[in-house]
Amino acid sequence: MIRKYRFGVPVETEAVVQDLPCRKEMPESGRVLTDEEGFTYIRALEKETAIYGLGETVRGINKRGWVYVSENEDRSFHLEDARSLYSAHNFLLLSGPEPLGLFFDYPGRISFDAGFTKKDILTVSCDHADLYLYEITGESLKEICRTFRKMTGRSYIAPKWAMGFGQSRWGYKNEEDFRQVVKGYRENHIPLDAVYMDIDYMDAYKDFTVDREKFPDLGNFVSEMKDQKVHLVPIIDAGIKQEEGYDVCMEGLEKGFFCTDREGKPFDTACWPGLTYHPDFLNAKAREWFGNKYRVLMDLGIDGFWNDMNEPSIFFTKRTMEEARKKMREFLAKPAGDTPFFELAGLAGQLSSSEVHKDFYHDMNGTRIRHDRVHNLYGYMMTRAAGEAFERISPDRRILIFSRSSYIGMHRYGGIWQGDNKSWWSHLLLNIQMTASLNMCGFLYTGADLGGFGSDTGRDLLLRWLAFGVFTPLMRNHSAIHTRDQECYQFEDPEDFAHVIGVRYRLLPYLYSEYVKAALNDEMYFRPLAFDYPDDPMACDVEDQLMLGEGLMAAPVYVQNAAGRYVYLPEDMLFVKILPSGEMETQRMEKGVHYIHVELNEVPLFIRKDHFLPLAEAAECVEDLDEDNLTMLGWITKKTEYLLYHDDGYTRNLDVPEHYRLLSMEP
Ligand code: MIG
Repeated sequence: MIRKYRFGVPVETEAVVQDLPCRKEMPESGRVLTDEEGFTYIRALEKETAIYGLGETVRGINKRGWVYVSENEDRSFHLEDARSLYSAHNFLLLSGPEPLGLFFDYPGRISFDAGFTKKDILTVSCDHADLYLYEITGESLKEICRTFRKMTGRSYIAPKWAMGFGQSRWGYKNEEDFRQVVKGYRENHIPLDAVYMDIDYMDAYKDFTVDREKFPDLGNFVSEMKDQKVHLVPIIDAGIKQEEGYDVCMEGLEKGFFCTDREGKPFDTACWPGLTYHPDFLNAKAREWFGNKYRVLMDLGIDGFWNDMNEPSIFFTKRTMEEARKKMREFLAKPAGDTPFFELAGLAGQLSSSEVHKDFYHDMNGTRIRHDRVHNLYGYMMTRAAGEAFERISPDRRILIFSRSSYIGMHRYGGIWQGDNKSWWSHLLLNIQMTASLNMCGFLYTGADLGGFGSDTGRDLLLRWLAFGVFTPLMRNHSAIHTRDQECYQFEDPEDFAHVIGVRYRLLPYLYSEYVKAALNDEMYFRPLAFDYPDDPMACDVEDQLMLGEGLMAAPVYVQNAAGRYVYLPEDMLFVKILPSGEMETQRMEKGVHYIHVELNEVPLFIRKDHFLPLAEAAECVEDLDEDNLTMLGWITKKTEYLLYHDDGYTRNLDVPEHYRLLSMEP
C-alpha cells in the first residue's frame, strides 16, 4: 500500500508516474516537523532493523550507522566517509515484521542520518519543507520494492549487445588507438562488443563534433568497427563550449536554452572546453532541442552513448574564478614567512562547484527556479533528453545510454555507471554492495569501472573484478588517463581473461533473460540475501553475496591474495566452476557455511537446487551467440521449468508472448 503526503509546494520531479491521491493527515511511520527551518522526519529504530536502499552511496548493503546526503557531486574519492556521490536516490527500506519503504521526492540537498547521530533514530532532513513523502507498506521488502518500482515506472532496457563486454579508457585519441584495442582483443580471443570513446574524440571538447584530424570520416570508421562486430560508444558532456559559430552554442543562446545567472543572462561556467554554458535540461523545450542533437552521431551509425559531467560538474564560474584570483593575489602579496603552505593548497580547493548552486537559475516550464532547489535533477533531465529523443529518432531499435549523475525517475530513460572509483580492492566490494542498492531504486543497467578508474590496477585485481563484472549488465573496463594500461591483453596470460569474460557470454542467455524480465516485471535483478531469505538471520547478515535472478547466487572473491573465500548458502545449491577447457566442475553443497577455492581465472557460480541455468557455447561477441543450442546445468531432483526471455536484442516491442520460451530439465 502507498500513502502519499504533500508538504508545502513541492517541485514536480516526475520521479513518480502513478497518479495517487495525497493524504491530509500526518505520516504514520514517523514524526514530521516542518517550519521555516525546513523539514525533518524522525523515526525510532528497533535494534534489529536494517536500513536498505539509497542507491549510489558508500558503505554496506545495510546502510545503518552513517549519514548520507543527496547532493550530486563529481567526487573522485569514494572514501568510506563520503556523504554524497553523483546521484540522489532518496528511497529507503526498513526491515522488520512490518517492513516499510520511504521515498522523499525532493530534488534539493537532503540528508539521511541512519542511526549515526543517535544509534536508534533515523532522521531525514532538508532545508525547505516542500516535498512529497511516500510511505509504502507490504508483506516483504521485495513486495515493497516492487510497489515502489511500479510507482516510478519501468526501468530502461538496454540493447542486448550492451550486455557484451566493453573496453574503455580516457586517452584513446585517434582511429589507430581504437584499431589497436580491437586487434588486441580479437587476436587474443577475448570477447568484445564495444569500445568507448572518451572526450578526446571531439573537436575541442565540443559536444556533437568530431576532431577531423583524428577521425577523418567517423561514419566510415563506425562501419569498419561494425564489420568487426564492435560498437563505438561516444561520451557526451553537459557543458557546451562558448564559441562564436559553434551551432549548439549559437542555437542555445538564440533560443534561450541555457541556464541563466541572477540577471537572467546565460550563466558562465567552465568545464573541459574552457568557458561553457550549461543547457537548461529542466526546460522541456530545451530537452527536446538537445536530444535531437544526438542525431548528428546516430546518422553516422552510432547506437550508444554515455552522458558525463552532469551533476553538473562545473570546474569554476566567472565569479569563483575571480574570487580565487583575488585571494591568490592577496596571498602572493604576503611576505613568504607569513604564508603557511596549507593556505596555498586551500586556495585551489575553493574552485569547487558546490558553492555555485545558488548563482544560477532554470526555467522549469515557465517557472524560474534557483538551481540549488532542483540540483539533483540535472543529470536525470539530461539523460531524459537523450532517452526521449532516441524514441523519436530510433523508434525500432533500442539505443544504449547511461549517465553518471541521476535521480530516481531517470531509471526509465537510461542506466548509470558508478563513477570514478579507484583500483582498490575495497572498491570491488563497494561495487558489489552498491549494485544491490541501485537495483532497489530501479537502476538495473549499471556497472562500475572494472579494474578501477583511478590508480594502477593489478592483474589479480582486474581478474577478480571481472569475475564479478561477469554478472553486471554493464560490463566495462574503464581507466583514467595516465594510469597503467588496463586492457585485458596487456597482462600476462591473456587466455585467463578470455576465459573469465567468456563465462559472461556462456551465461548471457540467462543474464539477459533475467535482466529483461526484472525490468518488465518491476523486479530486482540483483538482490541481497536478506530480501530472499528474510527469516534466516545469517542470510540477513551477508554483505558480500548477491542473488541474481531466480536461480543464481554470486559470491565473488574480493580480497587480495585470497585463494578462495567462505560462502554462506541459505539453501542447498550446486557449486559450479566452468573450467577453461569448457568442462564443468560441480559440487552439491548443503545449506550452511563452506570454504571454496577459486583460482584467479575462475568464476564461482551457485545454482539453487531445483533450478537450472541455460548455458550457451562460448562466443566472442553477442551477435555470435548461438541460443538455439543451450545446455542445461543444475542439480535437479524433479522436473523443473525455466521461462527464458529471448528476443532479437534490440526491439522496443518487448513484452510479447513470442519472446518467452519454456525450457525444462528432468533429473
Ligand atoms: O573530469 O571524460 O567519470 O569516466 O573518463 C573527468 C574524462 C571527466 C569523468 C568520468 C570518466 C571520464 C572522464 N570524466
